[in-house]
This record gives sequence, structure tokens and C-alpha cells, in this order.
Amino acid sequence: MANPMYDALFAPLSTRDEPVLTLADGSVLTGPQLHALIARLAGAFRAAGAQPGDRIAVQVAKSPEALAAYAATVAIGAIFLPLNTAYTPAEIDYFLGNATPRLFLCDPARLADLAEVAAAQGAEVLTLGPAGQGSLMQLAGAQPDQFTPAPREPHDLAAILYTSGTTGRSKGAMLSHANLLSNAEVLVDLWRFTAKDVLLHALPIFHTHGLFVASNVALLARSRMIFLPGFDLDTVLRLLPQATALMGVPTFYTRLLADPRLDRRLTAQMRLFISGSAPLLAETHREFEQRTGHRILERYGMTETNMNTSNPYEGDRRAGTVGFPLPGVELRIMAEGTEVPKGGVGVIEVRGPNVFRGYWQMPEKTAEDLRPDGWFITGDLGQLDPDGYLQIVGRAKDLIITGGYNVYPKEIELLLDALPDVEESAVVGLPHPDFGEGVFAVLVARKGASLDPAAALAAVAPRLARFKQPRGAVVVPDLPRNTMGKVQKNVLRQTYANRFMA
Ligand code: MCA
Ligand code: AMP
Repeated sequence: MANPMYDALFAPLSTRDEPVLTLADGSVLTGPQLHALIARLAGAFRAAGAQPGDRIAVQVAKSPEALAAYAATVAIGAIFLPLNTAYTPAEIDYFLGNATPRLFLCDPARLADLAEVAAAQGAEVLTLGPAGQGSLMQLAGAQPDQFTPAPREPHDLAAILYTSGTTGRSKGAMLSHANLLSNAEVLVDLWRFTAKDVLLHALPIFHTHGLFVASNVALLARSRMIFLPGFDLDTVLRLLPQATALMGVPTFYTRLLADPRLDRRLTAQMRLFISGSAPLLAETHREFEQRTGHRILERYGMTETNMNTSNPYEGDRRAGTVGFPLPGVELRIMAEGTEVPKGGVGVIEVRGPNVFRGYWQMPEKTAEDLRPDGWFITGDLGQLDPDGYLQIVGRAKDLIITGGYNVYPKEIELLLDALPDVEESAVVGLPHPDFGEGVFAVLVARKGASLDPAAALAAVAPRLARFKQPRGAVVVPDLPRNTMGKVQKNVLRQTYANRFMA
């Protein structure tokens, strides 16, 4: 019986008798070793009571065991639910309450903070630390290193990834085996990944970019991965000469460019540099080419859709554009209910086998964004140039992208507005030299209250992952509004534009 993702991505490991993961310290895991690890974790999940269709929520450091936990979840026919390691217990409480997972896997060092949250939401806790310590591996130790995967249909769910909502509550994007696999197949082909490639993997594996774009593509193409716990500049520079491909967010590229060690010699054997998750400045694209001779390939995706467009592998990789729709993906630019003529600006909509199956238990939210005929409304503003290259020119949604992580202002505004001395607030993204955009709060004090901006930020900090916390704030008498009474965030962005630029 078939299990589409297991069969395509993980079953082949059993016969790849070669290193498939190289770690930062130079140690390796061969295909059969990783395959056996997946089998033992699958056995452990089953022993802990997980059934096909159950959610398994995971908030752990990146490691081979964490990657194997993803594979093992797929193997038992359950649904993988990865969570940013920066999330606080208050944030985790929401995800567990909404997704009602059977199991919650967390770092043993955070067990004291999270056990109560998990118990309140009815999830059983297992632990996994960065070095493989914790109860999961203890349970796995007693399991066989062979495993028969649970049968799954292509439309069955393989993962739920949460993406923030404009109302401030995150929505779980339901992704099927067919969604994920079809996208990986297209990308392997388009970007020419083969068994000769070595992917320098420095992204987190709790979001689409590192988990599905990077890991799925490498596994499907049987490429080796240099699997790093995160983006450490010195380590990446040291290991670049051993790699053929890198996938990163724009911050990776600006940090690399800021280091004089980046040059043609260091990147001579590289085949491909890919950027996505946030806009890559045309200037970064040009500087990178001048310094290394490589033209970065920029692509565009979303949690709900995986990848939608890509610059060409062969042909002109145009700075400031995200290229063409992927094979099998339809794309249109819409304004006021109709498709705009080529060259016009409107909201990007996409349709194809990559488009998700809706938001977990939120049919109204699904109906707002996913049309009955399959078109998904991205909320990004785009424009097609005469040659058909897509340019992202803005966002119809109120969203900040900082270092590749999405922050929805509404979530932070709700917390700030609830403070006793705050009358109202507006949170905006301002140009930031390292993260592209930095989070900034504009506050209005309640009548008669004396409001200290730093104290206000400190008060909301415990409920927000560090990357969501505003890095600056001001108190103003009033927020600028248009004639409809809507806060003019564009005016705030202009007024404070240089706040983070030294
Ligand atoms: C860390 N910090 C951040 C961020 N990351 N603050 C704002 N934005 C961030 N992205 C905080 C740290 O907690 C720390 O706080 C301070 O900033 C400095 O941290 P630093 O050591 O410089 O950060 P880092 O650990 O080096 O991380 C930066 C990073 C990382 C490498 C850019 O954020 C990262 O790996 N980003 C990739 C995100 C990603 O994978 N996105 C894909 C989403 P303190 O001040 O307390 O010290 S998927 C997606 O978007 C779609 C589908 C797509 O198209 O791909
Ligand atoms: P996520 O919530 O992680 O799914 O983020 C998806 C959003 O990231 C998209 O809707 C875009 O706004 C943004 N994004 C992804 N890739 C790019 C890119 N290459 N250029 C500009 N924005 C991007």
C-alpha cells in the first residue's frame, strides 16, 4: 500500500549507502542509518499512541533526529505540525488548543514551562534535545529499525503549518502529500538538483523554506545535505567550498556580503544560490554577482502554496523579480474582481496542485482566501512585466517580514492596546539593515497617563517570540488617519523610515 511522501522521500534512504547528512562537526549519517532512525521514531510515535490522522506538534532544535521526526510522522500517516523554537508558552498554548495534537514533542530544557500547557490541551509530551537527549529517543531505542508505513492517499494531510492571520490569530494551513510532493518534483526538475549536489542547509526546519523547499528537494533528488543547526556566518563560510547549492532568506545574503571572506574563490564550485521568503533587494543581487560571479535565483512562495514562481535556471535571472509561474501553477493579477491587463498592479492569485486544502477547522477563513474554483488569493501585490516576469510590488495584507519570519502587526497591537496606559497602537515594519524590515510600535497614551515606550514593550515581551517583539517604540499624541478613519501606516513608515538605519 502506498504512502506517497514516504515512498518518494524516505524509503529510498534504505539503499543510499553513502553520507546523506553531514553535520557541522564533520560527522555523517548514511542513508540506511537515517532510514533506521526514522523507523525507530515511527515505532516510538505508534507506541506513544499516535494514529493515522493524528497531529504531532514539534518544537525542537534542528537536528537529524528532528528531521527524522518529520519523516516518522509521515510514515505513520500522522500530520506533522512544526513550531518555531522562539514561540513562548502563551503562543504554544494557542497552537496546541487549535490543532489538538495527540503528541507534543519539545526540548527537555523547556519541559517545565510547557508540560502544563500541553496537559491543559490534552497532548502527551515527549522530549527531544538538540543532541538527541530526552524521552523520545529512549522510547525509540526499544523499537525495531524496520517499519511498514501506513497507507495514505495523495489528498491525505501530511502537515499543518501555522501562518499568522490578519485578525491576529494564526491559521493552520493544511498541506496534503500531493501538495508537497508535486511542488518538490517541479523544483528538483527546474533547479536541476541531482545526486551530485550538496545542499548547505542552514535554514530552520519549522517553516516551508527549510522543511519543504530545502529538505524535500534534497531528499527527492538524493542530494547530500550539510545539515547545520542554523545560520552561523563563520560556519557557512567555512563549509561553502564543500557545497554546490545554498537556499536562504535575504538576510543570509546581506550577512555574507558584509564579510570580506566572500569571494569568487570561495564560491567557485557552487552551482546555485537561491533566495526567497522576503524581498531580495536588486542591489543585493547585483553586489552578489559582482563579488562572486553568481546570479542569485529568486523565487516566491507561501506557507499555503509552497513555491509559486521562480526565476529561470537557464536564462535571465532578473534582479527585483521572482520570475515565472512554476510548471503546473496558474497565476493571475486581479483588481476589483477582474484580471488586470499585463503591466497593471493587482493582487496575485494562484491555482495548482501546490495550493493547500484550506485552514484547519476554519471554513470561513478558508472561504475568504480560497475561491471555490481553486484560485488562492495571496494578499501580495504584483505586476507582470512585458516578458512575463512577476514583480512583487507590495502587500495588500498588513504583514511585516523580518529576517524571513512573518509578523502580523495585529497580534502585537492587540497586546499593546490591552495595556492600561495605552489608548491605541500601530505596529509597522521599517527598513532594517540586517533583517530587511524591523518591527516598530507607535503608541498613543490614555488620557492623563504617562506612558514609557520601553516599559510598554517590556510588558508585552513575555507573550511574544523574540522576533515579533518591537525593536523600538514612540509615543505620539494621535495616529494619522485618512478620511475613513483608517490608520495611515504608510505615513508612519515614512515618518520613522530611518529609525533602524544607522
Ligand atoms: C533572530 N532574531 C530576530 C530574527 N532572528 N529578530 C527579528 N527577525 C528575525 N528573523 C533575534 C534574536 O532572537 C536575537 O534577539 C537577535 O534577533 C539577534 O539574533 P541573531 O543571532 O542575529 O539572529 P540569528 O539567530 O542569526 O537569526 C537570524 C536569521 C534567522 C539567520 C536570519 O532569523 C533565520 O534563520 N531566518 C530564516 C527564517 C525562515 O526560514 N523563513 C522562511 C519562512 P536578542 O536581541 O534577544 O539577542 S517560509 C516562507 O517565508 C515562505 C513560504 C517562503 O517563501 O519561503
Ligand atoms: P509565509 O507566511 O511564511 O507563508 O510567507 C509568505 C509571504 O512571504 C508571501 O506572501 C510574500 O509576502 C513573502 N515572500 C515570499 N517569497 C518572497 C519573495 N521572493 N519576495 C517577496 N516576498 C516574498
